[in-house]
Amino acid sequence: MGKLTLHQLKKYKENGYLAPIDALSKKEAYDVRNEIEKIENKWPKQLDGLGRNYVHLISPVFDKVAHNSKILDAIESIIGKNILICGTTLFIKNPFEGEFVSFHQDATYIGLEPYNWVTAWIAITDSNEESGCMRMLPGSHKENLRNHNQKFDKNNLLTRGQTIENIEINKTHQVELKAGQMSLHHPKIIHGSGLNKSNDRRIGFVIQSYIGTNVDQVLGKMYVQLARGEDKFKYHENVHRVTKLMDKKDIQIRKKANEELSMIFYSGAKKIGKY
Ligand SMILES: O=C(O)CCC(=O)C(=O)O
Repeated sequence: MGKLTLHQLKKYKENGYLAPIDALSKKEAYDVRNEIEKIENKWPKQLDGLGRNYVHLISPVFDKVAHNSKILDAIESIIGKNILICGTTLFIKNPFEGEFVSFHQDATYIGLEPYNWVTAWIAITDSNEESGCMRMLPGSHKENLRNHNQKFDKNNLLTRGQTIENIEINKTHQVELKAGQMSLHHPKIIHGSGLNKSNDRRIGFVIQSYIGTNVDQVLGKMYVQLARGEDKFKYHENVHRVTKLMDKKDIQIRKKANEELSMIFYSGAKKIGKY
């Protein structure tokens, strides 16, 4: 993979997203799935709700993906050589459980400014029309942020069920990925995803997001790791890389990081959702 080509970069700038990009081998993708299912079996509550976030702070397998140099080469092409990892999230849809993601723009409630950041969505299982892959509204990142209704729907995987209404599906692009491939998307692109009607889980391991070191968090505190280059700005809390699965001290740090994250996500909200 390496750095993005000029053609890929042009497509990213025009559309606000880029896919598919080969990121992990099938085996590496399988290792991530295995790690998720191991944690779910041994520590049943740890990936639930808010626990789906900052997962690279409790497992070396997730850490390795977030710091993967092939992925970072692509990220560097977009945001420059000084890169921080400011979060990871698991977006999991189990078969026929009715989960979905309403159309939204990430930049709305996330507090990261300026928008020198990019989200890497890595498919751990195949993500396609049947399993409820993401859909992007191409070019929408060039417009202003739109109004989002806060619906708090039970099956919406977004914190507040934030929804941009009346998006015409036939104007959106479907982002189909095989396990191990990734898409990259811009903070302002309008995107969402439908139901998982397949017989398997649809799992996205999402680095949300890679940010330039010049990006501040204007709503609260984030726990970051330097992925590449140098951080002259030092806006955020720094956290060490993990070497053991579910170390007690790491669990405590992640708990704190997630509490702070929740305050960011729900800043100004009338109620708190499931995530
Ligand atoms: O996993 C999905 O379907 C949506 C994820 C998403 O909204 C994001 O990564 O920004």
